[in-house]
Amino acid sequence: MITDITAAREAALSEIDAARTPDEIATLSSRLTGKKGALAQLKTRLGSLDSIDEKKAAGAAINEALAAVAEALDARRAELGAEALARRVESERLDLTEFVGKPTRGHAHLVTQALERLEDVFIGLGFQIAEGPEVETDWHNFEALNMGAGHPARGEFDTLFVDHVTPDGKVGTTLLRTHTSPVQIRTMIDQEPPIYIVAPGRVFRRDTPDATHMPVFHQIEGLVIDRDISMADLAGTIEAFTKAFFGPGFTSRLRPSYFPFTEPSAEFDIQRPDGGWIELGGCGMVHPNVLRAGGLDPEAWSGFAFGFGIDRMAKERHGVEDIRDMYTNDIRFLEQFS
Ligand code: FA5
Repeated sequence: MITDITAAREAALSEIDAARTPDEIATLSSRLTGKKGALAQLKTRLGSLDSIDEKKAAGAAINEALAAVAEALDARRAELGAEALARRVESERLDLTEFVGKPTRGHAHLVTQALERLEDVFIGLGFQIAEGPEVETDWHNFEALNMGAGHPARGEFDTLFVDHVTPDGKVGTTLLRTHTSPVQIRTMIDQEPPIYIVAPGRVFRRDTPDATHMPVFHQIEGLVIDRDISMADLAGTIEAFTKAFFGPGFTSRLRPSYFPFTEPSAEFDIQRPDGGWIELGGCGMVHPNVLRAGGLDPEAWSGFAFGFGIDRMAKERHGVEDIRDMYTNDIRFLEQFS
């Protein structure tokens, strides 16, 4: 009997040792320790033993064998569980230690750099920074700038309009601003003159993208309102800005032009040291109707305004051939301007 018990015990232990997965252990566990297991079957034979001592010894040997089997099952289960966990961790591991060369440091986008430098230069010339919303009312973007309903100049500023009913039941028109000029109106309404501000920001037009146009781009607006401001102040400011921003080798000129919100109006260009001219933007003396819309008396106050495209200026300054390159986010292009 003892020999049979020892044999059953050894057989069970070697089966446990040979198990390769936690599932196999589960199956073995119910087979080896269950009622139909070899050791449990041996228990049923105890009654056939002759002496009480033999029964005692065999019973103790079976219990001992069952305890050893249970212990071996626990140990092998823990071992296989740990191995399975280690395999899973290994297969799901995120390699956070991958070597990517020397650490890279980001930098501001070309247009952001230009915008920040423009702000610095104008602050240096005594201007303050003003801001206006990108979503404007028709009144601020057109009406107050001397472009009433049906004004032909509106055709050049096509954008996205949103009709809505205002809380007091009137039909209002909201739009994505087509230029930074509405900030002129907001500043005149909010601030007592003298006013010396620049207002950089994003603007929107229904322009098809090409080498010099984007439907979303950036402008910087300038507005000066004071007593006895003349066209000479405008020309002098543009010249001082040109030299401060581009360098002493650059100069500027004004060419007659037309904008509904300035009278007289001009385009301003800058000349590179190599003699070539770059067109920057528009400017002029603030139209009396615009001063009135801003709540100012044109007899008492006068002023000038200018506005130009920041993207186009950055494009010219850095010799970028196509303005769209600045917005495709190709890292090989962008990292040239750190
Ligand atoms: C204006 O927007 C006037 N508000 C400027 C102004 C302000 C005149 C104050 C007088 C007084 P214009 O439509 O020309 O003007 O645009 C000004 C500049 O924005 C252009 O010279 C150009 O540099 C830039 N620009 C215009 N359209 C685009 C576009 N689709 N993509 C990129 N830049 C553009």
